Amino acid sequence: MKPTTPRKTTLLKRLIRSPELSFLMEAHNGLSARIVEAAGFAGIWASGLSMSAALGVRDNNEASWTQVLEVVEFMSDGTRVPILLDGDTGYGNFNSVRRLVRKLEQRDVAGVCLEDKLFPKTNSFINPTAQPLADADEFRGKIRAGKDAQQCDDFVIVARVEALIAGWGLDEALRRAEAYHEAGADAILIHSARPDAREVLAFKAEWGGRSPVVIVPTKYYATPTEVFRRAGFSVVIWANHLLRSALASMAATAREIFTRQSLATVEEKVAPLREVFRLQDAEELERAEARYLPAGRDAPEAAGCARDGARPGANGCCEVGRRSL
Ligand code: SPV
Ligand code: MG
Repeated sequence: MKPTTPRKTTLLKRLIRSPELSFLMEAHNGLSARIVEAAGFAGIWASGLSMSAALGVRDNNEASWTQVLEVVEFMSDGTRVPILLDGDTGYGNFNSVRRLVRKLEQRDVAGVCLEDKLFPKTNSFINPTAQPLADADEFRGKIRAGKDAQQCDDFVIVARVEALIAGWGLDEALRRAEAYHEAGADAILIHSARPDAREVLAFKAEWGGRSPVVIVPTKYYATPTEVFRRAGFSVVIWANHLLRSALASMAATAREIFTRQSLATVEEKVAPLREVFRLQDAEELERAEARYLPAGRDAPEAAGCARDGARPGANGCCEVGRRSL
């Protein structure tokens, strides 16, 4: 009998509930998700900022929720570690959240993080005056609706409190966290845009162990991870660093090739093609072709014949309608 591997939802729930500090690394497409997994991370943060940036649009819900779903499906198909989707505000009301949760479960996405702002949202670091908060009661209904909609008991819903981002202070952050916790949130993400960790540490000191707490230290990046561990946080999200490293690297390569009109100086600096093929698991397709295609035929041409409704000739080429591939 095959050993059963835990579901992705179960893996994410365990990670969030573990007494150890855990880490989620940002990814924004299938390739970066595979890179995160290969680096050894136990889970992936499907970042709204990074996915929208990779699509060339703003982090203001310019990409529709079904477009986000499509991106995260590629990420999920290509990896075994669980994915927590940054689901922004849930793309609508409680009903949108119910539908989102069902669609994520169908795609084997392990959880979703929902933030208590208004649709369309603005990235939390762009403009502190452009961060209107949702009514806490209305948001509590979204969390409850999401929890009621999930089919798998272990699907994770993280409630993200934006009160500190919006300048509403610690008491409001705690009040909201309590409301979302009561509504069934599996964890609270407390977000802060300060350059130090004081706000999130103060929140954690007051919150104690009522539920797991997730943080995103993009702005307080200089705080040693040991501080987070000692404070008892559950999960740290490294939220956008693959997108940003790719961006810096792509811009430098484009500049260099543009200026030199040559590839000679970049070849050694970029990933070799064999690494691209490895990440795509090109070998698996070769093994599958050996197993499933008729022996002795030219594989792509045989497939082309079938598509074109023609018969392969003696040499494996189509007799009619031969297409160049
Ligand atoms: C994201 O990665 O899209 C996040 C985190 O929501 S942040 O950009 O810090 O708001
Ligand atoms: Mg986001």
